[in-house]
Amino acid sequence: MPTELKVLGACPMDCPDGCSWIVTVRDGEAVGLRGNPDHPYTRGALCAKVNRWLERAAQPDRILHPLRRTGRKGEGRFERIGWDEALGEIAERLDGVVREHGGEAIWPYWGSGTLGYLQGLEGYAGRRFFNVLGASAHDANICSAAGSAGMTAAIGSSGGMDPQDLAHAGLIILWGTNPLTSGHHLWKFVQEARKAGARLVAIDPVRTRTARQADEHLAPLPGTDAALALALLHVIVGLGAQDEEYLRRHTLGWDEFRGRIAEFPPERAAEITGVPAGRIAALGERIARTRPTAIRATQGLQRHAGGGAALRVIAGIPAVTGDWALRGGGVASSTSGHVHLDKAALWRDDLRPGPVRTLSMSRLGEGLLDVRDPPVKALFVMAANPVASTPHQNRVRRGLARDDLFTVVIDPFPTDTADYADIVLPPTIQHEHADLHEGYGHLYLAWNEPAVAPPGECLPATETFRRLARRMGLDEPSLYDSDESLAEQLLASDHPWLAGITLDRLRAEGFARMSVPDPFLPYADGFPTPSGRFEFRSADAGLAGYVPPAEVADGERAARYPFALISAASHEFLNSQFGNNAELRRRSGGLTVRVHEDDAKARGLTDGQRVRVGNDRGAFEAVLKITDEVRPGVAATEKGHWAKLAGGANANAVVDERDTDLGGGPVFHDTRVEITGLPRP
Ligand SMILES: Nc1nc2c(c(=O)[nH]1)N[C@H]1C(S)=C(S)[C@@H](COP(=O)(O)OP(=O)(O)OC[C@H]3O[C@@H](n4cnc5c(=O)[nH]c(N)nc54)[C@H](O)[C@@H]3O)O[C@H]1N2
Ligand SMILES: Nc1nc2c(c(=O)[nH]1)N[C@H]1C(S)=C(S)[C@@H](COP(=O)(O)OP(=O)(O)OC[C@H]3O[C@@H](n4cnc5c(=O)[nH]c(N)nc54)[C@H](O)[C@@H]3O)O[C@H]1N2
Ligand code: SF4
Ligand SMILES: [Mo]
Repeated sequence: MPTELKVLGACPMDCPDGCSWIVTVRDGEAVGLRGNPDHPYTRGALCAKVNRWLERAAQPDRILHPLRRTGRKGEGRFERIGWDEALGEIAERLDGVVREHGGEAIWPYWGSGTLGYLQGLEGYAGRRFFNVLGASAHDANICSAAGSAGMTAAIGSSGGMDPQDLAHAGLIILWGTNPLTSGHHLWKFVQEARKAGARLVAIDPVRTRTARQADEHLAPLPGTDAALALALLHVIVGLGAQDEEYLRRHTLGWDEFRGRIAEFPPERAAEITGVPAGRIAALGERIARTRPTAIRATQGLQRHAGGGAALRVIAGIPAVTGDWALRGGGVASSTSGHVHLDKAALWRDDLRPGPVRTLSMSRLGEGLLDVRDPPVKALFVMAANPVASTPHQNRVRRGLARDDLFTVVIDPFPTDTADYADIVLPPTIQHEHADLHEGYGHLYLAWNEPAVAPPGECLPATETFRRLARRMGLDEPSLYDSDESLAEQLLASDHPWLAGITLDRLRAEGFARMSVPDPFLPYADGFPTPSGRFEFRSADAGLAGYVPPAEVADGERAARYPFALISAASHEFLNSQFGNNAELRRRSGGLTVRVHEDDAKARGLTDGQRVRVGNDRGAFEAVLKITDEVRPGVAATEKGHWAKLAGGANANAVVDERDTDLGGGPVFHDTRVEITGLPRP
C-alpha cells in the first residue's frame, strides 16, 4: 500500500507573505504542494510562482552534485567532482587566503534566495564558521535597508502596524507597493476594509495591476514621494486636523517639522511630483477627514536617493493625525522589527578574533575591484545571484572575472553568477531541509519540516558548513550544533512576544502567531526611539524632509538620458528565482520595457519592436510595449530576468552602485536611460 503523508512547511521566498504550506509526500516523493488553509494570512493559497515549486525543483538544470570550473570565468563550463574533493580544495584555498591576507580577505556574500534563519539570509548559515575565520562582515542592504533606517529614525524600528489591521482602516493608501504582484495575501484585508466602506488609493508612477484596482491612483514622478507627503501634511494642518494632544505627548521636533511642512504647499509639490495640486489637496482633505488611515509602504519607493527620507516623512502622517494610536492606523512597512528571536545567539559574532570591516551587498563591483587592505581574495556566494540582482552588472562581472579571486557559489541552479564560480556546491531547497521562518508582512513564525530526502548529493547549507569546519580542523564546538539546536537557541529569547513558542509547538502546528497583545497597538503610548517619542528630528538623521532623486534631479544626466527607468517586481519571477522556469518565462513575455506613446512616436519606435535600453554604465535589450500605464518620461521594466537568457544583460546593467540617503541601500528605481531601436533580427 502506498503511504501518503502531509508535511507542514513554509515558503522561503523573499516575500512579505511568508506563506505556510503543506507538502503531500507519497512513497518518499513530493507529489503535491498547497497553501495551508489554517494559516490566517495564507488561507490556502500560494502564488503564480510558487505553485510551480515542485516542477522547478525537478527541473533538469538543477545542480545535484559539486562542480569544478573547467572553462574561463563566466563561461559556465564545469566538471563533476565529489564532495570530498570540493571541500578539500575549498579548505586549502581558504587556509591560504587567511595565512597570506588575513580573514577579512574572505567575503561571505549571502543573498535572499531563502529567508530561513538556518539555511539563508535571516540567520546566515555559515556565519559562525566565517566569524571563526575572521571574515569580513556582510551588510545585507539590498532590499529594505533605506526604508528600515527611515522607519527606525522615526518610530524606533522597522516594525510598524500589523498589515492584517488594514482591515480596520477607513482609508488605505498603497504607497510605492504593488501587492497584487509582490505579496497578494494582503489583498483580503484590503477588501475587508473596502466592504466596510474604506476607500483605496494607490500612489505609484506606474498604473500597476494594483493601481488598476484602486478607487484612485496618483502617479508621482519617481523619487518624489517625500515632497508629496509633506504637501498632504500641508493640507491636513491647513484644515487644523492635526491631533495636538498626540503631538504634544508622543512626538519630538513637531514645531520644527511644522516649519518644514509650511515649505510644501500643494502647488510646489505639484511642480516636483507632477501630480496636479488639486488632487494633492483632495487626498490631503480625505486623510484629514478619515480616521484611521492605513498606509502600506514597502520597497518600491525606497530605491531612490531619498528612500530613507521618504519612509520617514510618510511615517509622519499618522504621527500628525494621531492614527498611530488606532487599530487600522499607521504605516505598515516590514514587520521584521517586531521579531525578537535571539539572532545574536545564532550568529555568534563574539567568535570573531577581533573587529572586522563590513562590505556592502549592494556594492559588489566596488568590493571586488576597489577595496584594498586586504583586497577580497575569496568570495562565498550563498543563495544570491548578484550578476542578475545587484547594481552595475558590468562592474560586477569585471570583479567576478578576476583571476586571483577564488569564488564558491552555493546555488541549486546554474545562474549567471554560478558561471563565474571556481567551485559550485549543491544545496537542498526548502522541502528538502529544516528551517525556521518569520514573514516580514505579518506576525507569525513558522517551522519548515523536511518533507523528502535530498536529491542527488545536495546538502543543507548548515551541514555543508559543519563539514567544511571539520575539514579545516576548527575546534569551536558551536560550529557543530544541529539544526534543531540552532532553532532552539533562536527561540530561547526571553522577549515576552515569544512566550510559549517552542520548537515542539511549531513542529506540531506548523506556525504560530507571536504572543503580541491583541489588539496590537504598539504605538498607543510612545515609540521605541531614544526619546520614547515619534522623532520628526532625530539625533542621527536630523530633521525629516524631502531628499530629491539623484538622477532625476541631475539636469545634465536627465538631458542625456531622458527616461526615468523603474525595474520593479515581476509577476512571474521572485527576484531572479523562477527566471529559468520555461512556463513562467513564457508567461512573462520576456524582457520588456513599457513607455508612453508620445515617447515612442518621438523616437519612431513601434509596439513590439526590439530596443536597446542603455546609459554610460551599460545596456540591455528588451521588447518595447507602448502603454498609457506610464507617463511620458518614465519607462518601466522588470527585475528577475536571467541575463544569459535575455541576450546577456538585464535592468541592472544600467543601475548605479550608489547609496540611498539612509541605510546604504541600492537605488534601482533612481536610474536614467535612453531607449533606441534595434534592427529586426
Ligand atoms: N533592477 C532591480 N534589481 C533588484 C531589485 C529591483 O527592484 N530592481 N530588487 C532587489 C531585491 S529587493 C532583492 S531582495 C535582491 C535579491 O537578489 P538575490 O539575493 O539574488 O535573490 P534571488 O534571486 O531571490 O535568489 C538568489 C539565489 O538563491 C538561490 N536559492 C534559492 N533557494 C536556495 C537555497 O535554499 N539555498 C541556496 N544556497 N540557494 C538558494 C536561487 O537559485 C537564486 O539563484 O534583488 C535586488 N535586485
Ligand atoms: N512576484 C514577485 N513578488 C515579489 C518579488 C518579485 O520579484 N516578484 N520580490 C520580493 C521582494 S525581494 C521584495 S523586496 C518585494 C518588493 O515589492 P514592492 O515593495 O512592491 O517593490 P517593487 O516591486 O520594487 O516596487 C513596487 C512599486 O513601487 C513603484 N515605485 C517605484 N519607484 C517609486 C517611487 O519613487 N514612488 C512610488 N510611490 N512608487 C514607486 C513601482 O512602480 C512598483 O509598482 O516583493 C517581493 N515579492
Ligand atoms: S512567494 Fe510569497 S505569496 Fe508566493 S507562496 Fe511564497 S510567501 Fe506566499
Ligand atoms: Mo527584496
